[in-house]
Amino acid sequence: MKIKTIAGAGIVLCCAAALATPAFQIEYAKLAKPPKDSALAKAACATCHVPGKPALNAYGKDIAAAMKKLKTKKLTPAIMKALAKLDSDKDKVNNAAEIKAGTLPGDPKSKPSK
Ligand SMILES: [Ca+2]
Repeated sequence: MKIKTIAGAGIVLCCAAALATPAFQIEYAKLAKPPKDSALAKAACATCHVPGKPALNAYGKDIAAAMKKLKTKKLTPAIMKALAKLDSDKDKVNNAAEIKAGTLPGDPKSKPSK
């Protein structure tokens, strides 16, 4: 029983880690085009994941939901468009505005300064 649980957790970790491959991050950067040297450009895994963990943050969950809805395992312009008007982290700035400003759309503490 205990071994089964550990093995299950391992599979979950592997699947979560598999999404955040360098290829996925490169594709994200190509589509999002965050401002050079911005928090978003430097965030890498933390763009979509809880920092240091495989768990997805609110933005990562929205990306995963959009990929599932559009039946794709790749990041596409259609997914970015579907996410643009959402405010994943509920900081009152939509994802498109956060990306343009280079702030993190999955972290409510990171938002454009007024
Ligand atoms: Ca934010």
